[in-house]
Amino acid sequence: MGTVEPQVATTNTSDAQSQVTDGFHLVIDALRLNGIDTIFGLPGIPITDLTRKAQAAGMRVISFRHEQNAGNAAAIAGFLTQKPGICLTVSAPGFLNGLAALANATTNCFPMILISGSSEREIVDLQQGDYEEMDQLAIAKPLCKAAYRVLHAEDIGVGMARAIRAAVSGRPGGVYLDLPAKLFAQTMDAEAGKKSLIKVVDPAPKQIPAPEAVKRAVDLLRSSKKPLIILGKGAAYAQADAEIKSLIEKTGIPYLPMSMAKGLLPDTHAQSAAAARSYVLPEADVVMLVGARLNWLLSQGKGKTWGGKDSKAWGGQKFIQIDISPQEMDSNVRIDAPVVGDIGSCVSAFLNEIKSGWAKPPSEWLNAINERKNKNLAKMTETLAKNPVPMNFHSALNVVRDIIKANPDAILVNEGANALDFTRSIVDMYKPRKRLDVGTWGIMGIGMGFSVAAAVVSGQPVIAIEGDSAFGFSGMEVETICRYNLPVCVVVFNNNGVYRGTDVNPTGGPDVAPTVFVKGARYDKLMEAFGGMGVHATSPAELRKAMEEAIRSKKPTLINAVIDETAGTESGRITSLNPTSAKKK
Ligand code: ADP
Ligand code: TPW
Repeated sequence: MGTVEPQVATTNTSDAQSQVTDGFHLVIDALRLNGIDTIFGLPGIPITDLTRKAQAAGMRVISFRHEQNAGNAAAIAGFLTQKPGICLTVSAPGFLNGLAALANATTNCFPMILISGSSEREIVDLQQGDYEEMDQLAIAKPLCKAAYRVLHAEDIGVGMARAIRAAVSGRPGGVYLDLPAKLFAQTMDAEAGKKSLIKVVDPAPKQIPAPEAVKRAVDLLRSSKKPLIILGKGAAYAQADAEIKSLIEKTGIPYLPMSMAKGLLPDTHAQSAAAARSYVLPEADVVMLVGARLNWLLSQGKGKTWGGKDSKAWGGQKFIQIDISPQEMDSNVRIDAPVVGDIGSCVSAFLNEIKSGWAKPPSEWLNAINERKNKNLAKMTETLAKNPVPMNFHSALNVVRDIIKANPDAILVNEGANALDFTRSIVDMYKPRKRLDVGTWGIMGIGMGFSVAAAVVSGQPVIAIEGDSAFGFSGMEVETICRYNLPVCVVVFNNNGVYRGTDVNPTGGPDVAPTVFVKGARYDKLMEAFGGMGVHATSPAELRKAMEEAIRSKKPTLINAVIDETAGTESGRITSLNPTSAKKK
């Protein structure tokens, strides 16, 4: 960042000597002063001029077609950069559209700030029916980490500083910043305005773990005969890549990456136990979680997945947990060795502690894992070599797997049910923070927002692997992708519906089943409508050719990849969470 010149508003005041600034300019200056150079948003009253002035001041302003997608873009920009992503919306309806993304960001520990314009406080508070009236601050509060409102221009600096700190310090999350319409036009002396701004010093301070906590954890790890490390997206966020790699390799402990931690070490790493997941979880005796919560994605740390006798029973493992949030400990099962701190500091402290000597895990444990792993990988290779007609998830993903291998810097965005689960297990990632997906909620709709932001903040090619249902949630943003000419290749795995396209209406009536879409839809035409490249692919060879061309040309591309509509399962890998009626008819 170069130095930031404050934006001085021109005014009609009779006193030509006094230079004034206003709310619009102070908001922009406060962002730029803190190194924030991009806004994802959607203009309208009262923030239209803010978008214009931000662009005029040299910020990148990426306009979306729906605020939820702008919000998702801001969230993932935050995850990728450790700076809060900014989403800017209009009042009530725009705010609510952005709020889903703010809540999702908070749930996933992504730092973002939703800045929404709001209507006149006096009218809103008396509920007198203002244009887009809503008490936005009150509504946002329970859905984010912190929420603030700024009423006076001279408080913009403090408001922004508080929002930035709340978003990135400790456990990162979403912050709401309410800016009433009246604030933007408020004027104040330019020099005083400049002085009122705060450049946040050390916004995400390191949190050094207590030495005794580290020692307790390392001692427990040392005592283990069957240790396992689980890396979560907190580990990916922390950007402590070298330390994490060093810890894994120096200890020789097998590890499992959670979905968005794939690639922290290459998925082809000899110590990855991903292909033996169902063996290592119940068998391990000490499990160390690094930036991963024991939530539903890890079966709450108990039950059959962990070798427990029934769905609630503890499997008997001991747990070490590295996390920045002290309240995370014991959330589901006992944490025997909690280590509270930032992952970079914690892992460095571990490395320091094991310097004095470390014995690799017993070879029986490693051999047993390798045996399962090799068997499963051989089975996978066999499945991937098949070339059924029509194409199925495996034969299509075999192509994606090759493309990512050849382009390890490309960012993979992924959503859907089967399209998500199969991609996660089939497509190896080679570098950190290259896999972005539905996260903690398993939310549909992140696809195009994540893709736009990933391309904008990284400049790398983006490949979005989308179920046809998943794509529909944000599909209109292909116009945004074309408008900014982003190197995004969207692949829609088109199997004619939610999960599959085979359901029928049991009444025989004219409506199709609730999970079924228009058969044979041509999503590729949507991209062509805005000047991008549309391709209809019905075989792995056609898919490969189109993906290679998209990567080579860097042109916005949408490949309608036709998948067997009978392939896959209802809800993908999490069918067991789906209640179905036992009552027949
Ligand atoms: P996953 O879904 O990959 O299992 P989660 O989102 O459940 O991951 O967990 C991420 C965890 O990482 C959260 O508990 C969060 O508090 C923690 N975290 C995020 N950033 C850091 C950091 N810099 N240092 C330590 N812990 C972090
Ligand atoms: C915001 C529920 C989970 S997965 C999915 C839905 C609607 C779509 C699955 O079909 P798709 O994938 O994308 O075609 P595939 O490969 O199985 O054919 N609304 C939100 N989030 C979620 N998770 C849902 C609904 C859901």
